[in-house]
Amino acid sequence: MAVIRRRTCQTSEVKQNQMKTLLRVRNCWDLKERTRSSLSRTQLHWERPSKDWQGNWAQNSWTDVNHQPNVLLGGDVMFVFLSRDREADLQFINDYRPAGGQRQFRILLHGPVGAGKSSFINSVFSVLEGKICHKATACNITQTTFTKKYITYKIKKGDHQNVYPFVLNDMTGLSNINWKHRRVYEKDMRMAMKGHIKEEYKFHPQSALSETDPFFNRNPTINDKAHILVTVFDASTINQLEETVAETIQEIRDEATELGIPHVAILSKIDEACPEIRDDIKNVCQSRVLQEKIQILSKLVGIPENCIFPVKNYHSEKKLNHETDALILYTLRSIIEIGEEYLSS
Ligand SMILES: Nc1nc2c(ncn2[C@@H]2O[C@H](COP(=O)(O)OP(=O)(O)O)[C@@H](O)[C@H]2O)c(=O)[nH]1
Ligand SMILES: [Mg+2]
Repeated sequence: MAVIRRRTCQTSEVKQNQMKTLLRVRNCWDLKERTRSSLSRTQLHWERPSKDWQGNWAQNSWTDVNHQPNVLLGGDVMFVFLSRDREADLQFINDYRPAGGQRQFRILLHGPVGAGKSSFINSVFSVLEGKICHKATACNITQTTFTKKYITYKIKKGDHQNVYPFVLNDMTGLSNINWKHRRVYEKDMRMAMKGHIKEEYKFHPQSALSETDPFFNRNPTINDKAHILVTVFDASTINQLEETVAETIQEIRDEATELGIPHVAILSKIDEACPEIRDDIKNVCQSRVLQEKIQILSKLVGIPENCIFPVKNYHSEKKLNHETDALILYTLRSIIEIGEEYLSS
């Protein structure tokens, strides 16, 4: 009797989980549908695909949670769509023109030291230039964080005549050294969001950019201001994110909201954090561990789960691959679309 009751209980729990997962997957998908419909794109809709992105019949499309405890129902279906969208995402990015006649759409990246900011910039360069690039210096030695300069990364288009109309800025890394450092960081972030920091400004750990500094841009134009704030987090250490660092990120998020700048997050190093993703990046949409990390991050800093983008950067590879490209392009496109939505409202 006891055995039967336990089994019934387990079954209903599994069913509940399946429903929750389905809803979550559908919610993600609905969001994607909405974003796309605003661009009058109707080719994508929720369906049960019979073939994968390579044209092979998809096997095990609806994952049975009883048999694969680490993966979520329907996640592989999501990845099929994500991969299939790779070309469409690339086309969107190639055709993209910022609204309102602006010349530049500025993406401001910040986050803890070593989270993968520079690596994400390199990944974007790599995907768009079609080869592994090392434009931003990625480094795992934390001491170098304060020797950083404020640099605007521009990416050349295929014809080498034009550049993409979006640029990326990589801030100095946030660390939990002391209260003063965090206040300095917050002030510098405010300056960057408002467009007051001139190119090549060297960050100082003890003092923020002052209005008397020659690198202070007194009259920032719309091109100098940040149009979206992106915080990069390391998925493998998100559970140990220090409270004070999370608070600082929340402060900056509040400031961005006041300035009308949307805020999203990138969760990098998902390969390090989730063994099933290290084995096969296609598991990104169905990894339970990753879902939990996204939920933790959302609760820690208040960013909605559908504004957190998991990414595996090109950090050690010598060649590009389809799956990594697909995630990076999807993330970049989403960043642009979310930023544009705010700009146009
Ligand atoms: N495994 C893995 N390592 C990464 C990833 N992204 C970055 N890294 C590594 O993490 C370290 C710090 O990255 P970096 O981009 O310099 O971080 P930043 O301080 O935020 O700019 C480097 O050694 C990178 O090679 C990723 O997606 N996966
Ligand atoms: Mg860096």
